[in-house]
Amino acid sequence: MPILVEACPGYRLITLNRPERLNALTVEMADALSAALDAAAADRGCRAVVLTGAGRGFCAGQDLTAIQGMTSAEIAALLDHYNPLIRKLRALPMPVVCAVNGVAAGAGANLALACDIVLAAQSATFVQAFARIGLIPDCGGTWILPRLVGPARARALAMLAEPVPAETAAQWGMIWQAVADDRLMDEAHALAGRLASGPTEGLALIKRALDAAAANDFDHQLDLERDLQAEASATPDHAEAVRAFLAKRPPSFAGRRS
Ligand code: LHQ
Repeated sequence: MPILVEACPGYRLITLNRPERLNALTVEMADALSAALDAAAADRGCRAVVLTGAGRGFCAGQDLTAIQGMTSAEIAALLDHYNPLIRKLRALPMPVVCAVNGVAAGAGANLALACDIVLAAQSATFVQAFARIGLIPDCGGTWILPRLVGPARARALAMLAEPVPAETAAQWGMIWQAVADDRLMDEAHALAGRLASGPTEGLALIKRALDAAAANDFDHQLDLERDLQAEASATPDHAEAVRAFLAKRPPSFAGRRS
């Protein structure tokens, strides 16, 4: 099984499961992960996802044994499996927490960075390993990395392929937080539990607004905020939160309607 899926209260834990290869990506793993995200989206009771890796690594990027001898067309065809996965993660109508338990290299680093909130174990590192083997950052890396860390750091990281320790990644704004190794999964579960009891449709609209902002000018983004705010304000969770505020009690969010 290239991935494992565990149902937790209100969310699912998805584990990349090829620990002997540091969870290096294969087409089978990418397709299984895509299917697991589809299944999470189809389950109304699922309101968040946690993604992590089995063993000592998070994901070492493309499995290099699998691509040896491939033509350039075959290599490009791999991305016809990986790109839909990255798009699916970004568009998933619920938060995705990534718990980076160890090294995240190449496509594995960019898979992590495509998630909504990234926690990393203090011993984890992020490596844009592509240049070491004459390739370019893929799985959205050339888009997301400069937006997270700025163009100067993105360029140097892409060209030098140096590992970035989790603490530095957090200081640079590449990830949300670095946490003690033995706290990583507890923190990830706590975060997912908190998100899973949140206003899920509103959180999904936040994802849409933030992603669209990267391509919009300010004027268009203001218009989009108005439109998405109209959608958010029509959710039962918004009405419940206002009622709860006025009644000075905590809100009870129902989450997803579909
Ligand atoms: C691996 C891998 C691996 C297979 C560790 N494959 N076995 C590209 C092409 C086409 C289309 C799609 O997208 C892409 C995007 C990409 O992702 S390109 C970048 C591919 N990834 C890399 O270049 C990283 C390669 N790995 C490494 O540099 C190191 O393994 C890192 C820095 C990740 C970890 O180093 P260590 O902690 O020293 O571990 P290790 O190197 O000893 O690895 C442990 C085992 O895992 C080892 O196998 P062995 O049988 O000797 O125990 C490695 O061969 C295997 N492994 N990465 N990507």
